[in-house]
Amino acid sequence: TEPLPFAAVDLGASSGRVMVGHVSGRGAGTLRLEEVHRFPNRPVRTAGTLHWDILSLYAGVLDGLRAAGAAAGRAPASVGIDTWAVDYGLLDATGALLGNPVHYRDTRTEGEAAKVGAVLSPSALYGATGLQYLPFNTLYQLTAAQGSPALGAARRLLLIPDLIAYWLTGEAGTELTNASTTQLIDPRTREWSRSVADALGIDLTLFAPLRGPGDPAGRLLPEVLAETGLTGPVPVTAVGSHDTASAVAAVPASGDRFAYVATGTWSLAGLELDAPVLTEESRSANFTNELGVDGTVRYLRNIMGLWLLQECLRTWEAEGAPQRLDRLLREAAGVPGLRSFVDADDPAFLAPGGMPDRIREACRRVGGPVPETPAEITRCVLDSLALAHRRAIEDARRLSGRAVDTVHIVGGGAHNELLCRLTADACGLPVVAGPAEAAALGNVLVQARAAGVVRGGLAELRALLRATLEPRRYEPTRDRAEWDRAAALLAGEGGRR
Ligand code: LFR
Repeated sequence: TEPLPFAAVDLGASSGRVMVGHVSGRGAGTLRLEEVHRFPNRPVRTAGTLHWDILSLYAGVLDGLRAAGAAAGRAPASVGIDTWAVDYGLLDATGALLGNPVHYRDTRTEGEAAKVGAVLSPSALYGATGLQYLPFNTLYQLTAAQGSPALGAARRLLLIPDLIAYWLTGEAGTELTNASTTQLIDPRTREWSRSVADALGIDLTLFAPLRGPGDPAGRLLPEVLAETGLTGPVPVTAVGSHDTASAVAAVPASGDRFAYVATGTWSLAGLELDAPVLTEESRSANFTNELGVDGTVRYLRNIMGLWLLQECLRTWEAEGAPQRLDRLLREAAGVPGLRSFVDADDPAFLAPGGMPDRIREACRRVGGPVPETPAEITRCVLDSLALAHRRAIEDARRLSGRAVDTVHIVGGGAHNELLCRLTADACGLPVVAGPAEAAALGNVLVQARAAGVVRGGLAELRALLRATLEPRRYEPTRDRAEWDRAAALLAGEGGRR
């Protein structure tokens, strides 16, 4: 049997890409991933609101599908879409988009938690949805939008991957893993939480019917086939449409004693569980229970991630002192470690702009030397991320009772050797790094399974990944006492957790 090509559309906060995964079920199976198109994702601020440039992203998707057909020499056997979570587009009664989707880093949700808290206590909300507090959860975006003309005119709300799928196929659905980030899903029943929606006056009929990873999601419309030069029929398959759900599905772990850090703009650090943890302790540790592929729960915490560094690079460039990332990382490896560090979970880092100064300011609050040069700031960011990874993994194992003997780093940060090594040292556990394109691989594997090309559960899909990839292993080497001291210092500072 010849390998079949599956197209994965994977949109991240700073770039989008279309990849083709060539999969065959022969023997133990084969898997080869090829990037066919990459395009920038540039948020745009107009009239004080930060938006996603959704039509430009959609144009990138069409270009990518055209490139996928050209690369494979035939139309893909199916298409799957994953993107970041929580954000959405509103459609009117004719199906037209009501304005550009608002970016989750926009400030419109400031103060919403207090308003929501007056109606539903944080404990009741956590008990019903299991979601960590993040100011941009869809729930807060919707309460902030209440009374707006756009929401008034809306007849449909589509999360970003579902919106792209709708334009490609004409069919509307709500994919479950991403729906679980709205804070309107009950992680036990995996259905909408009517009680939460009713209490807050959120109209659940705006959402299209739920569908899960592996479910059919329509076929490319004739106009899309014409535009991309593909010959139909080309089915679209629902995947873990939340990028983090697809990335976790592609963690090449064996057994269940592993933690993961899905890195990119964010670091999502935690465990894969069979059931949600909804305790009060879990809530105060700000752990989330997002839904994963195959009935799993992604028990994790959002950490600011490489956003801290990306924003520094953007600032240095704007100031006329652009830095090359590879050089910066080499220099940072030579800067003495754990001199200055910050709390990388701090929501103060959420908004864009002026990041080097915000990091220096945070260092002053912790005490200790203030990093000056770009290399020193970079080292500070990476030490801080390693500390945050360690804290999240320790908390997750304590709160869930799950043992952990390995940490998997997947996503873009898997290429960052210093980050991987520091995470191994901070955690005192071996780190297995890769694949960097985990989200696209998880996307492809779920499609290939739905098409009957490969079989089995997550364990079998992961075995196929292990057989075809060469992840890199980092053993913890450094004396952990220094990390213990730094962790204790951070826990004392702020004392938020
Ligand atoms: C990562 C991610 C995170 C989510 C954040 C915002 O790309 O999807 O999981 O919390 O973006 O949507």
